[in-house]
Amino acid sequence: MRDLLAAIDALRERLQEVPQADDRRLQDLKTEVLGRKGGALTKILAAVPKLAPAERKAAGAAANALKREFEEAFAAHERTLKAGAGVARELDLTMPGRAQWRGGLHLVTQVVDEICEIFHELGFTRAVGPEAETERYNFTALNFPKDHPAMDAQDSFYLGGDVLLRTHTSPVQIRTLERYPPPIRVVIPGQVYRRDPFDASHSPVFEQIEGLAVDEGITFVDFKATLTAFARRFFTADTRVRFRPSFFPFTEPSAEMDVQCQICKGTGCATCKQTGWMEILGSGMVHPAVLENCGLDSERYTGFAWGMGPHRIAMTRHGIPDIRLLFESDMRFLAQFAGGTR
Ligand code: 2NM
Repeated sequence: MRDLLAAIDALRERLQEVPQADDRRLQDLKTEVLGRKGGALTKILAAVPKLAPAERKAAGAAANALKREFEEAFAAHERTLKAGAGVARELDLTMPGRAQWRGGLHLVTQVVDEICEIFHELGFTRAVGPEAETERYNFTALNFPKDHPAMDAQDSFYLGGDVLLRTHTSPVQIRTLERYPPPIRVVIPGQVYRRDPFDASHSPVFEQIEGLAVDEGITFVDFKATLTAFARRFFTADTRVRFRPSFFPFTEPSAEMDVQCQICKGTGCATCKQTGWMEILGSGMVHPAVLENCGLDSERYTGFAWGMGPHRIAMTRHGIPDIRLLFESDMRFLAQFAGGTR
C-alpha cells in the first residue's frame, strides 16, 4: 500500500511535463501515463484490486483522482497547441522561401520593340491606327483593283458594310500621308486579321510591322541600303541579304528581301529547306497612284515601303518550327526567351 501511494505521488510530479510538451511529446506522454499496456497509471490502477480490502478504497480514490488530473491536463494542453499551430507555422524561419514568378515580355513583343528601336535609330517614328478600317483605307487608296481576292468576305473579316478588320497596317500609312507633309519616315506595328486557318505557319490574327519613307529624291538605293542596315543590326553585322523581284498593288517595283539562314549561316538546312536563305519582308518603291490618292504630287515625291511579320522573324531568328508555339502561352517554351523590360 505504501509503495502504491508513493508511486502515485511520483507520477503526479510528471503532470508538470504536460504544459512543456510539443505535439509529439504529448502523444508519448499520454502513452507513458495512460497507455493501455504499460502505462504507469494503468499499472497502478491494475494493482489496486490486489490490495487488502481495507486499503483499496483510499488507493483507488487517489489513483482515479490522478487519472482525472492527467486527462484534464492533456486536454487543456492539446487545446493550447491547436490554437497556436497557425502562429507557429508563420514563424517557422527555417522554411525555404517560395519562388516568385516574375513577369517578362513575350518573345514577339521583344522583337517588335527591337525592330522599332532599330528603325528609330535610322530616323523613323512609331505610328499606330485603328484596327477596324474602311475598304478605302485598307484597299482602294492602296491601289488594290476592285476585284482583288483580299476584298472578298472569304479572305477578310467584314464587320458590316464596307468596314473590316484591317488585313495589314498599310491603312496607317495612308492616314499618315494624308495628314502630314513629307518628309515622312514612320514604322507601324500592330495586329492584323486574315481568314486563315490556324496551322504551323498561319494564324487568323498576327502582328505586322510596316514602314514608309516619302520625300523628294528618295531612290531605290535608299530603299535597299535602309533595309540592309536594318537586317545587319537585327541579325548580325555580316549577315548577307538579297532582294528578289515580287509584286504588290501598292509598290512598283516590288521586292522580297531574304537574309542568310540564321540557323545554318547559308550552307543549307531543314529550316531554310536547303536554300541557305530566309524571306523576312516584302517591300518596294511606293506606287505613284498611292501617292496621288493621298494628294501628293508623284512627280515631286518618291518613297519606299515594306511590311514584315514579327512572328515570322522571331521564328527565323531562333529556328522555331511552329507559329502556334508563339500563341499558346506555354511557359515551358516561352521562359527560354524571358527578359526584356518596357
Ligand atoms: C508590304 C510590302 C510592300 C506597303 C506599302 C505601303 C504604302 F502605304 F506606302 F503604300 N504600305 N505598306 C508595303 C509594301 C507593304 O507588306 C508585305
